Amino acid sequence: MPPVRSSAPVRLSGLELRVLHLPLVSPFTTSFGTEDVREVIVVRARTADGDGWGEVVTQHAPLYSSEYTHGAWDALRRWLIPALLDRPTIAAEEVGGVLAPFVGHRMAKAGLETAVLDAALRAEGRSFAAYLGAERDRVPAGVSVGIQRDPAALVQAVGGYLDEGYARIKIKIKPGRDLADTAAVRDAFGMIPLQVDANSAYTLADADLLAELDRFDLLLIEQPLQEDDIVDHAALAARLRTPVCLDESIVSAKAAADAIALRAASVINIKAGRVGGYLEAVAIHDLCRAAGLPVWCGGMLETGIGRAANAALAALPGFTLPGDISASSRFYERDIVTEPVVLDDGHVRVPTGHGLGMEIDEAALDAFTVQRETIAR
Ligand code: NPG
Repeated sequence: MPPVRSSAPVRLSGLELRVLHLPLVSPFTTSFGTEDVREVIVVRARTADGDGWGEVVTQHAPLYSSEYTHGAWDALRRWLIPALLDRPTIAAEEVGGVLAPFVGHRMAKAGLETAVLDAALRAEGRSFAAYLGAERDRVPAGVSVGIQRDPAALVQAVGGYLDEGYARIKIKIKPGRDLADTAAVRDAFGMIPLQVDANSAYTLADADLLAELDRFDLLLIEQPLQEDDIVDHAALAARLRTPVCLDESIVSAKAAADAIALRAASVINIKAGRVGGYLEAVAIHDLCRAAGLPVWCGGMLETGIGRAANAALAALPGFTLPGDISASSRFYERDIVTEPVVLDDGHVRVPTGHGLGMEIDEAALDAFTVQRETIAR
């Protein structure tokens, strides 16, 4: 039976926002910079029937997209949260519509929608996985490996993750750190499931170079060009044998439909934060499935909140490629949930508890909080 994706309205008494600083176990380097602390906003939706949790996956600086922590914080407290509190009650499925007049700020909106959804499902005693229509009780775990000091260090890092059992490796690339890095991983480990992520670091003028990646039989190349380079991505895709996957460009179901129509992508990375929430993420899943495009669940270095939600999303039937769904220990020594996500035989478990299926470790949450504000009715 198809899932009924509808939940009971909740009466919000207020929303608590916190900025957390979570130390990473090792620095994470992409084409746009290096992070050694994850800055993230955690949202607590307070209702008479209990709390719900969400996470705003912005970073400290607007380098991946235009959103960043303190921009999101301002939009949340000034515009988005007052709009939700203006309603006597609200259902999670109404959050997107209520916030739609405010342009952009999708990661902030996603954090709010998730917190309302978690509160509603906990009150109803339903799991997020059941609500979404998840069809698996565990999902294969891929890992994203940042740019290392040199190809030898990359081989060492990848070897460690393969030993842990990860089912697929993604390496970050950028100009000057592409062919040799990819060759080193292929030479060391043979035909492991391998893909590369450029985070928009190239232009169409690099097409000849990117075509040289074809010889590595990669699962895909992710977001080689800029966010708004849809037509250029289509031109590039026509030149490559490696499937082109879009991440940053796909900010909505409409953007996904356009990219598919223009043949700019043959695979899509779905991140709830990037598209404004899990409901929009499911809409993208549904349309890609109808169009025959494989999708996979991206990651934004989530805490245990987003990690639990992502595992449920990735259990939908169209997620046919392993996602960036790693164990919490890939990034964090200490998470903010009582049972952090673990790797088991290359998979992570889809939570079955009420709501998102995780419990907050309040002591850890407090320990990592650097800023806090409650906006009440
Ligand atoms: O497993 O959570 C994870 C990280 C996956 O590489 C990853 N995320 O471009 O997809 C990305 C990248 C990212 C992380 C982008 C943080 C922006 C912020």
